[in-house]
Amino acid sequence: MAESRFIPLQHAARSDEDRSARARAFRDLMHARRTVRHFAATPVPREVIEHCLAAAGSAPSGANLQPWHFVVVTEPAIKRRIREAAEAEEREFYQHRAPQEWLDALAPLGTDAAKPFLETAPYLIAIFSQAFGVLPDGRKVKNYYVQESVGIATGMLITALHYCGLVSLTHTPSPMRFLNDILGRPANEKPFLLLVVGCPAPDAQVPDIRRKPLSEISTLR
Ligand code: IYR
Repeated sequence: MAESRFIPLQHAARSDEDRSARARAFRDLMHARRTVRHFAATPVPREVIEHCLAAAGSAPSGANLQPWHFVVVTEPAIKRRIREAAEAEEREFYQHRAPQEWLDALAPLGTDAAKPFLETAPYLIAIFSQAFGVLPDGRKVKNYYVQESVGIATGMLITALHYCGLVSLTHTPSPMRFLNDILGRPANEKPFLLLVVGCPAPDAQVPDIRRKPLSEISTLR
């Protein structure tokens, strides 16, 4: 059995004033985040994406097994294949699969089966979850709390990208297995989400929607 080994925690001590100021500033930063569907073709330095991915990779995970893999797509030919496959699924979704209740819930977002941003945006980040890992000798290692872990890492990625001044869209064409074929990912990996990343189009618009107030989303006893 692996032995545990401990090292001193590195932790920045802060005053309560400092904590409050930072909490307020961070709340304001996060409240300014919007999911964006209109992207500019403006290039974004690769380094920015790499640092954000490294931040996402610091997420907590079940037994620290880090059951995620991020594939960053920039090549136009691959983006085109992803767009074609995603739009085929979306057409099915909007025309046949989605029940009316779901379509009604989506109506305020103004979405449809056309996904031009999959080619316009400089980066598509396909996030895969790994139900199990594979050792070099082929043995399988079970992962734990995979959905939770990958969800947290994805949230941290979205946060990091927003902090850098980029915008993103959490896109989930369903089913998304085509991403394994196009991106050559192994069978133990399941597409979790396709994150579209870049700068907003100069005339980008977002739906006029509200966030629930703190009093509704939380209970402080
Ligand atoms: N995947 C479709 C539909 C869609 C579903 C939900 I839930 C959304 O919040 C947004 C869209 C699409 O991308 O259009």
